[in-house]
Amino acid sequence: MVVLSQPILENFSYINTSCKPTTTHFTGIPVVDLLDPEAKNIIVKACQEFGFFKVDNHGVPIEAVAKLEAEAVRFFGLPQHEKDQAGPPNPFGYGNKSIGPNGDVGWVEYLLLNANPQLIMNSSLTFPGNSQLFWKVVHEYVGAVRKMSCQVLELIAEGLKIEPRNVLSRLIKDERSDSCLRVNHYPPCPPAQQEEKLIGFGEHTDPQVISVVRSNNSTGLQIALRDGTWVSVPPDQSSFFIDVGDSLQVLTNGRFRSVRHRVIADSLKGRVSMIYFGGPPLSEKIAPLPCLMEEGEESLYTDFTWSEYKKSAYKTRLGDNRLGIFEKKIQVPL
Ligand code: GA4
Repeated sequence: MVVLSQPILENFSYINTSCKPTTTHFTGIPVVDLLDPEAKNIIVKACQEFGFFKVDNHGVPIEAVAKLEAEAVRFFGLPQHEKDQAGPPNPFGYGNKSIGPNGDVGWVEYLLLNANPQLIMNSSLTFPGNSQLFWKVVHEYVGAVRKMSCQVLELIAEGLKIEPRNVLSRLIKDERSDSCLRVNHYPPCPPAQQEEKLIGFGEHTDPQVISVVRSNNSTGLQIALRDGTWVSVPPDQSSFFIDVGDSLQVLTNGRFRSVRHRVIADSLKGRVSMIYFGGPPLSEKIAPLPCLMEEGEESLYTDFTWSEYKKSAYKTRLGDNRLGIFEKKIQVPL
């Protein structure tokens, strides 16, 4: 058994248990069957109300998921010194406990990988063991998940009645798309910390357009509802969960809201999750889609490119509101 010394554990954060109960599973998460003719409307409503939903009949081959999970389990099971050879995540590679460049920590180790279709196969990162097999598996997984993400973004365009149908999906289909894949391993929570709700990954919103989460059958993921209540997402290893990112919030001029989420390291067996973050090309202007704007409607945000947003995001702490500095201050007439 691993016994952690108190000074090590003091570096981690715990959930304030005075906030609403976090252990009961929330049953109100919208579920979308991608084959349902009503899918587009259910997705739009889910993006407006929660910024979050679950997807079934997603078309991602179960083998592609199983192979990447197996590679992740193999990698995270290696001795620490071997995993460290693939780090630090600068910007891509292996990271352990430290998240991002500004002092955030979590009970997590991870691989952060570039998910741009052109770059995956010729990545310069080498992994212990069969590196070629690893990249092949990543390539297959990302290809299938990107395809599903494009389908979801096209359903959103249809549901919002905007044209062309690929007005959103083109952002992540573009060969210069700045997308990434994060594979997280939350080691089992030390028994003494189980009651205290050790934080695996602190609360935050994702900067990109859309994030697609798949995890093994383990608990831990929580989302904040619009009123700020935190609720636990019931695990489902055969489905995917979709988060609206900050960029999609801006592209829809606030009609959709990016969802705050976090992971509590409460799993006894350990949690493995893989998240595809669909991001636009660096030079892309992130602004409300003109085809969506009503007559006289003004943008809630100042103009910026994805590259400018990303640059400022990397100066923030995980829990910060990264869109704040781009929000236009509304003049209230006296
Ligand atoms: C949150 C979403 C993704 O995991 C991520 C994270 C990134 C990182 O781990 O390097 C960031 C975080 C995320 C936003 C603010 C900055 C950058 C850590 C951090 C403190 C890969 C991403 O794109 O943004």
